[in-house]
Amino acid sequence: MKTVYSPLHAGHAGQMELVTSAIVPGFEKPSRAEFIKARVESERLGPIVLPLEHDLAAAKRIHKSDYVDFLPTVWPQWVEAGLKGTAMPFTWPTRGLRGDVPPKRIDALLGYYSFDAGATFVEGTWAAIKSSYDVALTAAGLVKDGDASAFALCRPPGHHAGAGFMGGYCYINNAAVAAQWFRDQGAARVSILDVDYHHGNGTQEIFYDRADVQVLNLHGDPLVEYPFFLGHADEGGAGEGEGFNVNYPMPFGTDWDAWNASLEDACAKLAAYAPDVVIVSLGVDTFEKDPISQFRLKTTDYPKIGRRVARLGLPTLFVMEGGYAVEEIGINAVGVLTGFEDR
Ligand code: FKS
Ligand code: ZN
Repeated sequence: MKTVYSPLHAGHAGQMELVTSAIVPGFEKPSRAEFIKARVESERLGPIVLPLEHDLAAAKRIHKSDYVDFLPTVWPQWVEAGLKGTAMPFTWPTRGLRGDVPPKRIDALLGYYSFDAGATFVEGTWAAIKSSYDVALTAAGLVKDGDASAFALCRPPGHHAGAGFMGGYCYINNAAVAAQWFRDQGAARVSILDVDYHHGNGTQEIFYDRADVQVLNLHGDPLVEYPFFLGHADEGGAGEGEGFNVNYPMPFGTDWDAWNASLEDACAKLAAYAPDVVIVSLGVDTFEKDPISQFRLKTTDYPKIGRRVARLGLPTLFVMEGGYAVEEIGINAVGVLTGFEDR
């Protein structure tokens, strides 16, 4: 399969990240994408192609227009305000505060448009966000034009970004953009299978009341794992979307056997839905050695994921999400893809 990759991701670099008790260098760093690209090459997965440029219309089909328009202005506004370092929010409109009046200061606006401090900006961030979006749409185009599968090597990731907010390293929801784009190109139904360790709260929110995009999510139990405030088993969709959102929260320490039982159930529901195309939100932070996650998948498990998805027999777009054990991220992510190709 072809991989779509942009070197512009690399400008999103050097951010600082708040963790529970410290400020540390960001886990979501450029070497992640470089290790994956190197493994695509050494495994000869297929050609690596650059993305085509797209305007932001496809983003605005699922994101709020004012939110999309805000993103390119963040760094220029931060600099204009005389600020330096890493742009990040510190105040959020939670319960009891007004979430409907955008403030006029960039530090406050960042809080208005986010749910945590995890979506930070440096000078090259917008160009990276835009390139990641272009990567997803270009790879979607390959599948629409007849490729059996394609790999969107997106960075930054997307699945925590909702219609009007960023967070958790995510800005534009690449998988959700691709799903809507397939619908707009004539697909009747699209399934998103999110195998990242963290719940894809943004993807869930965007499609929660819709029957035309099925969302299946395997992840750490939000009672004890980020993003904490969405991803429970009783979230099944609303209105017309009832039954088309399925969550599989799992405990710390989940290994392949237990994880695979969820995957099997998800694949059965996916097959019954009979979509025209499958989008896999591909995170490999389920890995036993991942520094911020608590599942126990092994390197040998990742090809099995790909094989199972291939058995669905459907056009498949893989969209890169998380994974922070950088030394092994390429082996594990590309393992899914070579497994899909059954080699
Ligand atoms: C670490 C606290 C958790 C945020 C984790 C974000 C995970 C992002 C991701 C994505 F796919 F979006 F990249 N901090 N001590 O892996 O879900
Ligand atoms: Zn994750």
